[in-house]
Amino acid sequence: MTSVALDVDSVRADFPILKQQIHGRPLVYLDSGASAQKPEVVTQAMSDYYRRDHSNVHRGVHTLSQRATAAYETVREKVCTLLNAARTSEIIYVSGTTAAINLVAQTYGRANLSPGSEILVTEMEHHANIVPWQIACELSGATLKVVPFHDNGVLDLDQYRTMLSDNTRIVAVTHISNTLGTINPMAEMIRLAHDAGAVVLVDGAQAVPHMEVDVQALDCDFYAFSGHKLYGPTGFGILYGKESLLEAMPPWQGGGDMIKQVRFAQTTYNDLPYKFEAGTPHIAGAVGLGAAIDYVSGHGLSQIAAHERALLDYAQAQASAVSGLQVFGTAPDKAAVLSFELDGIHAHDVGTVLDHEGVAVRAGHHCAMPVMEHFGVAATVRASFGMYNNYDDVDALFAGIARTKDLMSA
Ligand code: C6P
Repeated sequence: MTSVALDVDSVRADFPILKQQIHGRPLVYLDSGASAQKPEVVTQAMSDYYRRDHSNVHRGVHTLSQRATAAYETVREKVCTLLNAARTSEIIYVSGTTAAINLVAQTYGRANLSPGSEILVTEMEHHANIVPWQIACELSGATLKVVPFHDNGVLDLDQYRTMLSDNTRIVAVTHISNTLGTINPMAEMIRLAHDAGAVVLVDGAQAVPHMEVDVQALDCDFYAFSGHKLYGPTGFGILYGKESLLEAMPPWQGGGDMIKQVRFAQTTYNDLPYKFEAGTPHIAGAVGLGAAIDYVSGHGLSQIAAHERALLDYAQAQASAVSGLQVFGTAPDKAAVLSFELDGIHAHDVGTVLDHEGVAVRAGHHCAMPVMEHFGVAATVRASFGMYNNYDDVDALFAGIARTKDLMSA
C-alpha cells in the first residue's frame, strides 16, 4: 500500500482559526498539546446537530430523539474502530481524560484496593494521572509508588521491573508524556504488569492525536483520552475498558440512563456502557468527536505521525544551535513536543515575547510538577505540534526565540 504524505496546506485551509493575526503577526499555533484547534467539519457537524437534530438521547420515541440517539451511538462505533476495541460496550463516554481516570480510580479502585495494595505511576505523569490515585490511596490505605525516569526522559524500565510485585494492583502510565514527549514502551510495560497480576490504565491524552493506537494489540485494561486534543470539542472524552473488568466494577455516578429499574428497596444498573453514563450527556460533543475522528482518519494517523516527526527533527536541529537553550526530554522515541528553557530568562517571559510575535506556546509546569522537580526548574516553555503545523511555524518559533534573547539580554 502506498502512503500519501500529509497535504499540510490543504489541512491548514480547513482550520479557520489559523487564518488570523495576533499582535499584527500571522498566528503560529504551537499549543496543540494543551488543546488542538478544530477543523470546519467539526464545528459544522455540531452546529448542524443543534440546528436540525437535537433532542435528548435514549429517552424519546419521537423523530428528533431517535436522530440524536443514532448520531450519538454511531460515534461509539467510530471510537471502537479508532482504538480497535473489540466491542462498543467497552467504549464509555466521559467528559475527558481526567474524568476517565477518576472513574477507574474510584470504581475499580474502590472494589480492588485495600491496605497493602500498591499502585504504580511514573514520575512523568500529568496531575490527572497522579491525584486520582492519591485520593484512591487515602480512601483504601493503598500505597502509591513512583517509577522514575532517566535525565533524557526515558522511563527507567529496570526500576519498573523491580517495583512491580505481587502487591501491585494497578499500573497507571502515560502513553506519551505531555511535557517530555517520551513515547513509553506500552506493550512491554503492560506485559510485565500482567505477569505481576496488575491491571494497566494507559493515559492516552497525548497519544491518540499523534499515533495509531490498538488497545487489543496493547492488551491494556483501560485507555483514556480527550476529544479536544484530537481536533474535537472540549468536555467530551473516552474511557476504554475491557468488558470483563467494566462488568465487575461498581458504577461511578448515579442518575438517569445508568439504571434498569429504580425502587426504594433496590436499584438495578444498566448494561455496559450505560452503567457508567449517568445523566444527559454531551451529545453534541459526541457528534463533534465523530467528525474529528473521520477527519483525522481520512488523513491517516501514520501520515500525521510522520509529518509531526519531521517537524520535531527540524525543530530539534534548530534548538541544538541556539546557545543557552536547554531541551528537556530527548528520548529517541519521542512525539512532537519541545520543552525548553532559555538560560536566565523566565519561561513566562519567553512565552509573552513569543505571543507578541504571534507564536502561541505554553509556559509553566504543564500540570506535571514532578517533571519540573526532576530537573530543578519551576517552569519550561513548551512548543507542541499538530497536523496543521509546517516548517514556517518552526522557523517563526526560532525567530521569536532569537528576538526574546535580544530583548531580554539588552
Ligand atoms: N494536558 C497540556 O497542556 P483533560 O484536561 O482531562 O482533557 O486532559 C488531562 C490530561 C491528562 N493526561 C495528559 C498526558 C495530558 O496531557 C492531559 C492534558 C494539557 O499538556 C492540559 S493541562
